[in-house]
Amino acid sequence: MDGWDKFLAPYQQAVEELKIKLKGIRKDYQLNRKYSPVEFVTARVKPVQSIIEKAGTRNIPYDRLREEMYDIAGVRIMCQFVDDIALICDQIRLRDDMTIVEERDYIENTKESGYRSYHLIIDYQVESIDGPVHILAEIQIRTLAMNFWATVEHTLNYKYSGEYPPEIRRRLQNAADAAYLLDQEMSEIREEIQDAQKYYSKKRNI
Ligand code: 0O2
Repeated sequence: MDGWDKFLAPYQQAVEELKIKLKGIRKDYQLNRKYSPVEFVTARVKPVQSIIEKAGTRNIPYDRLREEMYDIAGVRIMCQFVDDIALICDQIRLRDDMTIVEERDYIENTKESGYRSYHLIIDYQVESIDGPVHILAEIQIRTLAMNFWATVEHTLNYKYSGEYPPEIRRRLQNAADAAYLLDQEMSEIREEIQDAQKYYSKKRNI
């Protein structure tokens, strides 16, 4: 386990730093009394068992993990509206403490499963006692509705390993359609909601 601890140390550091930095975007908007496209941020380091399993299924040799497995460090940014996703991407593009190396648009190109989300693979530098270490990290940006669906599907996947009974598959597909419609409906009343939020935060002083 010592070897893994050492290997994962820069990823652990990266997720802690990224979490603080990306939460900082929300704080900044709030301090400027502006609507924040960031609702909340979560982050995790992929568990060793999942790394081993993914390396096995993707044929990634252990000495290529740093280069080829880009979601060992994962950050998730949740937002209220689909349009917020582009705003968050723009904010990240402006930064000079991380570099986007790849973008995956699973919103335009919804996965067969029904999964929708926008992924950025970034190059991120952490400092260590041996000097700077560059790692790849994945930032998933999604609406609350997309996140609800993905979380439920991910949990079900543990039970069925992707081999869903037809009834569950059909229901998941219906739920994906409903999440898509919810995003569309919310987009239609976006301005109304944002106005209400500004009024609410002024009143509550948050
Ligand atoms: P975990 O537990 O989240 O770490 P590929 O699809 O082969 O090109 P890869 O590596 O799957 O490439 O990357 P991709 O597509 O960017 O997806 C990586 C992560 O996105 C997944 O990580 C999930 O978090 C999420 N994801 C992708 N597809 C789905 C899906 O159909 N359902 C759900 N719920 N999440 C998905 P891991 O490693 O699967 O898992």
